[in-house]
Amino acid sequence: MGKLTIPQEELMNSGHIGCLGCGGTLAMRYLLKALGKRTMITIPACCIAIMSGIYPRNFLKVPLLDVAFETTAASASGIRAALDAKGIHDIYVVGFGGDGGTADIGIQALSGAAERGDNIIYVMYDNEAYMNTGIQRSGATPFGAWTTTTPVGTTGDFKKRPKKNMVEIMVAHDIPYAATASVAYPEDFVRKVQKAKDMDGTKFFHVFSPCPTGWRYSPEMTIQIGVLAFQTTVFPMYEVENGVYRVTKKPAKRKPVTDYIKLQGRFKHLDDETIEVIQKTVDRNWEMLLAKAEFTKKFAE
Ligand SMILES: Cc1ncc(C[n+]2csc(CCOP(=O)(O)OP(=O)(O)O)c2C)c(N)n1
Ligand code: SF4
Repeated sequence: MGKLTIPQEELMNSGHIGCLGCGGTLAMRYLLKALGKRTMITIPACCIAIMSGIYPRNFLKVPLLDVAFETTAASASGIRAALDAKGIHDIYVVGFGGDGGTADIGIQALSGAAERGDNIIYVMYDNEAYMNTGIQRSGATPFGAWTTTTPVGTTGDFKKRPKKNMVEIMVAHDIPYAATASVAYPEDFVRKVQKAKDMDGTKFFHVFSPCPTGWRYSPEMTIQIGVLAFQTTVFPMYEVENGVYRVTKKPAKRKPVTDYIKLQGRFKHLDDETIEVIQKTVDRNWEMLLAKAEFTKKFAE
């Protein structure tokens, strides 16, 4: 029998009320497997926040604090400070927010925590829009996507700005560890969390979390969509440890972005010319990432 590389213990109860095929729920499940039960989580308004359903139901086996949209990182900092004041240092404190709550609305609290070097783990599960309130555009929505606030219609009004690069923003805070991960590659995600969890300071994870409801694909395709995001390098897998970039997983052969795009209704309006623009951007970003990894490797300690 093969060796199990992911801890078996489940810290997420069955029966949550998320959509079928929700990538965000997998992000939570694997994160908790990597951290274990000495963990406390703070969650802002988002899809995950409502997944328990009505009290006394509970979808997690660890303490969970529901907080206001913009306060995820600040509340994590507060919990950490309270635990430290009580002399409790063996509990992981996690802020777990969506892309809207992280890249847009909670960014100043996260920036403050990172600048202070607060000893917390922050996970942005990225479904690339404000899903819980009906698929509105966020700073992490990719160029070209349909959302209800970039409705396309007859005017071609899809999202015209690129996705905000949260890993780069966090790296600029000089934190010890920032990484991308994907729910399609749980071993890689768990390994990164286990590597970084005991580092002192703010640790940041950007987790690719496909959303069948908002991206307009059939729920059973979530992992396939995640695999294609990796194989096309639309969403590359890398980590940045003390400023040193490392690509943690490289596709054997890069696939064209159309392979990823064509499966999702949110991109169905795109013409060949616009897809070519996306391809060029993805190529450029991939080359830049490889160059950063090459350039920074000499600074590894
Ligand atoms: C200050 C504030 N503004 C707006 C809302 C309404 N609201 C609740 S959840 C949500 C969307 C959250 O989007 P995101 O953080 O991307 O997480 P997702 O729902 O996609 O999981 C919004 C806008 C709120 N609760 N508080
Ligand atoms: S809307 Fe998307 S992110 Fe929200 S629960 Fe459904 S699948 Fe998950």
